[in-house]
Amino acid sequence: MRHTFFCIDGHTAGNPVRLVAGGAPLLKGATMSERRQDFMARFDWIRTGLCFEPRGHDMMSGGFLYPPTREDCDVGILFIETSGCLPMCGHGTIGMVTFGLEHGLIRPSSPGKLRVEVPAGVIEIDYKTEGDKVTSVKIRNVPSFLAAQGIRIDVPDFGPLSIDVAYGGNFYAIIEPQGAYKSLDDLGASRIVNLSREIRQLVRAAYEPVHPENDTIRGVSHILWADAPKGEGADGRNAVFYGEKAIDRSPCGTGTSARLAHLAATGRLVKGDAFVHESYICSRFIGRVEDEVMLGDQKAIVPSIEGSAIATGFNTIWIDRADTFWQGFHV
Ligand code: PYC
Repeated sequence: MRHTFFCIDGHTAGNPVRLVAGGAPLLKGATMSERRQDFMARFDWIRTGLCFEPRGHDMMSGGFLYPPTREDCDVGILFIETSGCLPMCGHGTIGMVTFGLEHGLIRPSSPGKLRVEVPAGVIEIDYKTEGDKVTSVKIRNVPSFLAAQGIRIDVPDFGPLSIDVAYGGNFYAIIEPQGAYKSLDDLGASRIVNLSREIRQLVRAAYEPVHPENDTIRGVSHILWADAPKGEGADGRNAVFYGEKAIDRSPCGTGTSARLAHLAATGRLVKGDAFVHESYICSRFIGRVEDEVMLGDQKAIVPSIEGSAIATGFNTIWIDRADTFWQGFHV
């Protein structure tokens, strides 16, 4: 039995985005969060088949557009990635909104603006165009907050680390330079990947964050190594690890949101401040602390992230159950 998926492939600040424009399964659920649960229970093979080898690779990421479940939104997005089915993805949203608008798959109710329902909540988009191209997408993200500070772990053959955990649509373990961690360039990509896998295990054993308003959003999935900027005009650089072997090529939208919340909660940013964030490959997002809010009794900020994406082509992908690797594999 062959399943056909029509995709628009591209990238946001270097990280891949695969918008699955044809072939999305019908999902059950009264919200995008419930549809995410349904997708994970019944259709995870679509995620693994489209994201893992041989049809994808370690960094593959993307998603589907759905009609929203709420009347006050223009579109719903469900994210897929090698790391799972994320509650929110910033680089993915910038890419899918760009490709969706450029190809007439998203029709905004007011020009230059969108309200998007994602599993983590509702996000607001302001976008700019030149001719038929979308040149910039700014996301006003879900409330983001510092969840825990000073988690102490001992990493074999590396040493002790003190880790903070912040939420920006996913939970991030944030590592600032300390002890044996001097800088990203001092560690290098393969060390970052290997250490991140170990650190994620150690942090998970010590602490499990749970979102105060949605307990399906829980657990540290991604690791953000923070560093000083490399280029002129930037305020910080990161390497965000996800899945089993990926370093985000973009500055990571939810990672940047988590970092903004972390910096605001520790008195290093205030409402109105901008923060230009560089990725491992030095591509950029502009982050900003838009507002300070309460999430129950949790102090939070509303961050925004701005960037742009490029479509690289159409891709019609078959998943044939006669293929041994129809569900994909990773090594
Ligand atoms: O941009 O939010 C993001 C993201 C999450 C994982 C990879 N990128």
